[in-house]
Amino acid sequence: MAKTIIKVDGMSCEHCVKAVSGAASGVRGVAGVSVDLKSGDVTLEYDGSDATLARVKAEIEEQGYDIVA
Ligand SMILES: [Cu+2]
Repeated sequence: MAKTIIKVDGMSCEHCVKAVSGAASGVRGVAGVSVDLKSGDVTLEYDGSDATLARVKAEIEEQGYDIVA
């Protein structure tokens, strides 16, 4: 299992946290998501595949947030 932190811009409230964590955790291969609203850090535990990571980023962007890193 790989662990990485994605920086997400545009989250401002608990609703955003739910939207982002819901989008990320719905991707196959994702085992765990935790979102830090203040820092914008989304900590992701996943299967280690680049495709999974790319899918997660795409899903988060689809919710209207920007991936900073
Ligand atoms: Cu919000």
